[in-house]
Amino acid sequence: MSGPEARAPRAPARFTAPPDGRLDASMLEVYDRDGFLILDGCVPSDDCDAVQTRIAQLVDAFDPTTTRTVFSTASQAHARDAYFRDSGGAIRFFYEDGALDADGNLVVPKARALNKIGHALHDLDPVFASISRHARFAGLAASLGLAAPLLLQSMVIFKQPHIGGAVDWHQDLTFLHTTPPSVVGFWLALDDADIDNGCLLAIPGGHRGPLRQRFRYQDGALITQTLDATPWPAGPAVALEAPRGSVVVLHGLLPHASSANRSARSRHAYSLHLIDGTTAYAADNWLQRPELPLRGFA
Ligand SMILES: O=C(O)CCC(=O)C(=O)O
Repeated sequence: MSGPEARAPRAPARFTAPPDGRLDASMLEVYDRDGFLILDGCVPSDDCDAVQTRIAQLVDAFDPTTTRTVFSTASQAHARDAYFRDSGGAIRFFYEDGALDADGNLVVPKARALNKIGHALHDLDPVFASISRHARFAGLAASLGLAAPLLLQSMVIFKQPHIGGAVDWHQDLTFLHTTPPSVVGFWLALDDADIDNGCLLAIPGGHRGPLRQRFRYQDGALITQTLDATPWPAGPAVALEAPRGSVVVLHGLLPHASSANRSARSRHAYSLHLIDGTTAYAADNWLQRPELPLRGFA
C-alpha cells in the first residue's frame, strides 16, 4: 500500500476524558468498534508543561556526538544498531532521516534533529515516571481489561516542523508481541496535533483483522517477518486530530500511521505502551529488558 498520506480523512468519535480514567460503557463500545478512543482533556496543561520542560532539559543535556542512529520506519536502518537494540531499558536519542549529512554531522540544530527519545523514560526519568503512573492511566488500563498492567515502552515523538517524517502503517503488536495479544498504546498530544502537522491516522475497525508482521530477532538479527499478507482494510482512514492534553488509546492490532509534518509547527507526543503481565511476552521481541524488570502502576 502507498504511504500514510494516501487516505482521505473523516471525523472520528471523541469523548471528554473521565478524570479517573475509568471508561463508561459508551466509550468501551466505541473502543471495541473502532480500535481507538480519543479522550480530550485527559492530561492537564500543567502536566503537559512539565513534560515539555523535561524534554527540553533532556535534549539540552544530550551530546549529539554520542550517536548517529537515525530512526526510520521506512528503512528500519536503526535495527542494525546496538544503540537502538539496547534502548528498551535506556533513554536513547534517535535522529530524523535527513538530519545528518553523509559524514554523520548534524545539518540542523540538535533540538530540531531528533525523531524520538525512547524507550524506558517511564522507569528511568522521574517526570516521565510520574506522568506515566498517574491514576488516570491506571484507571484507563483497568477499564481496558489489563489484569496485571505492565508499563513496557515509552517514547517522546518529535515530528519536527518541516522535516518530521511519516510513520508507516503498522500494528503495535508487530513490535510488542504477547500471547494472547495484550499491548495497548496511550498516545498523549503534547502539542495540538492535526492533519497539517502529522496527527495520527487510523483505520476504524482494522483491529479486527489479523496481525500482518512481527519485528523480532532471528539468529541475532532483527527481522520483519510477514505472518499474513492481508492488505490493510480498503476504507478511508480517519485523522485522529488531538488537541494538547488529549490521549488517544490504541488497540494493539489497530493499523495506524502518521503523515509527515509539512507545517512550521511542532507535533510533540508522548507514547506509552502497556502489556498484561498475565500474558507471555515473546522472547524474540526486539524490546528486551534483562536488567530492568517491568513494573506496573505501583
Ligand atoms: O506519533 C506517531 O506519529 C506514531 C506513534 C505510534 O505509532 C505509536 O505510538 O504507536
